[in-house]
Amino acid sequence: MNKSSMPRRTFIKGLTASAGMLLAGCTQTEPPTYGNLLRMGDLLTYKAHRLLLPARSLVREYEYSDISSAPAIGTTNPADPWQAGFDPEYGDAYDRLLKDDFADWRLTVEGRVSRPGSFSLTDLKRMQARTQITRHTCEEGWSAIAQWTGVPLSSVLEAAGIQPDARFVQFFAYDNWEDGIDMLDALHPQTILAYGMNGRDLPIGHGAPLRLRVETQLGYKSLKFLRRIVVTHEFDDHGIFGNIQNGWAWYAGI
Ligand SMILES: Nc1nc2c(c(=O)[nH]1)N[C@H]1C(S)=C(S)[C@@H](COP(=O)(O)O)O[C@H]1N2
Ligand SMILES: [Mo]
Repeated sequence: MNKSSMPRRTFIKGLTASAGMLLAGCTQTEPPTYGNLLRMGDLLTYKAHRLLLPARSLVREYEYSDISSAPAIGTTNPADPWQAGFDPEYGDAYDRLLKDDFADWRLTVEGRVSRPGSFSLTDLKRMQARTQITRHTCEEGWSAIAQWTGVPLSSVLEAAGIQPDARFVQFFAYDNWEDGIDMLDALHPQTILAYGMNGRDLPIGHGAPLRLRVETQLGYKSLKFLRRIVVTHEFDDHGIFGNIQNGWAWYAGI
């Protein structure tokens, strides 16, 4: 993940970084994350997660009248070379996609799946949709309520055929952000790939044409501008570009 453009809270940063390093020192096989003492799920495979899933509770959903205005923050257009996350290759690709209203956009799904491939927006919209009104909580201290419409991530992963040893899902965005979640959150019923917001197409600033909504975690885990998903069997926080080495928790549960 690349959050270099954003102000940090030094205190929290120091705290999570040192906790992460302590844990990393403990064992080699566990994901070195701040939250992982409580995150036994990180160690489990897809098979084991399926047994635990029915026990997961849902986050609160709100009424239409609770919807508030939501700022678009971080990257608001991956094609804009002045923005912090700009990547020449993906920025140009995004610019071209934008020009034909994302008709040529595709979401690649690969890794530990038996049917790697890609989905167009039309493919995703043809699948059973889910709409939810939820609160987005940013680590910087603001929150906003919005309605999100999309396809459950679990449906997309199941369509691609999750392999039994799968443990994590990694997301890649057009502003070069990368981040991952475990299968427990990936298969959570409110974890969706959203193409709609407040009854309209997802606006560019909020991550068009498709963003992740992982309602069980803080806002920075809900990657915008998705281009690729990789199912993995190993924890990977992208070394020096990752959450942990930049002072962020890999697991940011709320
Ligand atoms: N690709 C990408 N995803 C991202 C970000 C970003 O800059 N780039 N910012 C994150 C942060 S910190 C927050 S709070 C939310 C903001 O979403 P919004 O702009 O729709 O409010 O997106 C998250 N996902
Ligand atoms: Mo955020």
